Amino acid sequence: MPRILPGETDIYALTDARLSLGRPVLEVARALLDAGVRLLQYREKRLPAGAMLEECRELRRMTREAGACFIVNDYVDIAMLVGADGVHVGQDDLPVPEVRRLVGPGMIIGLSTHSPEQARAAVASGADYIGVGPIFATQTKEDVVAPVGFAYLDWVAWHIRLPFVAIGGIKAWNAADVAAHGADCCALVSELVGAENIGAAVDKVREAIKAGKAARG
Ligand code: TZP
Ligand code: MG
Repeated sequence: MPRILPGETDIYALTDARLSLGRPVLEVARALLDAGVRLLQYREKRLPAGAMLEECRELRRMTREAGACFIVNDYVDIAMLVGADGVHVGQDDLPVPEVRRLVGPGMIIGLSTHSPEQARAAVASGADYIGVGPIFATQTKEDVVAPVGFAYLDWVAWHIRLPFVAIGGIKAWNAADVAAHGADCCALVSELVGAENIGAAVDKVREAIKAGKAARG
């Protein structure tokens, strides 16, 4: 199964049915995969567990066929049941070492972080990659912490050797700046799942990241 970490690919796409213009999550995922996205996270906050399980089973089939890495947000049990490549947790979820005890050594564990202290703790905890953000203000996440801006991203790029992904308010128009600040991979929700033309949105973000990387000193 494809184990693709942030940095090995430039775009990390997250689902959100509420922002998908009425389209089912599987249709949105199809468009993302067809556009070449190779790192996909299922992030749905308000569905019955059985419905999430069924969607994740199908997403596992689709991502495997596409050679894409499949990560489940929050639900370690669903990730294990469908044979996902990984699980992503936040600071208020189960601690990484306990998640590791459940999922074993092979599964990817991602952890959201918002400060240098959390990044250092994430490294010590055995996380495989960290989320860095929110870089900008975002409406997508409820209970979101204040934007960390580029200061924390710069710090991570300099001090942390773990793969990392920038997240929060990233759009085609600002992704080049994010990449110029050291992010090899950007995570996006609304900019991709909320686009009329998902393929075109992926292409624009990809171009921006490429330009930002090229502009690094
Ligand atoms: N974690 C930090 S910000 C965020 C998550 C899941 C939401 C990002 O969504 P968007 O629409 O790309 O701003
Ligand atoms: Mg969570």
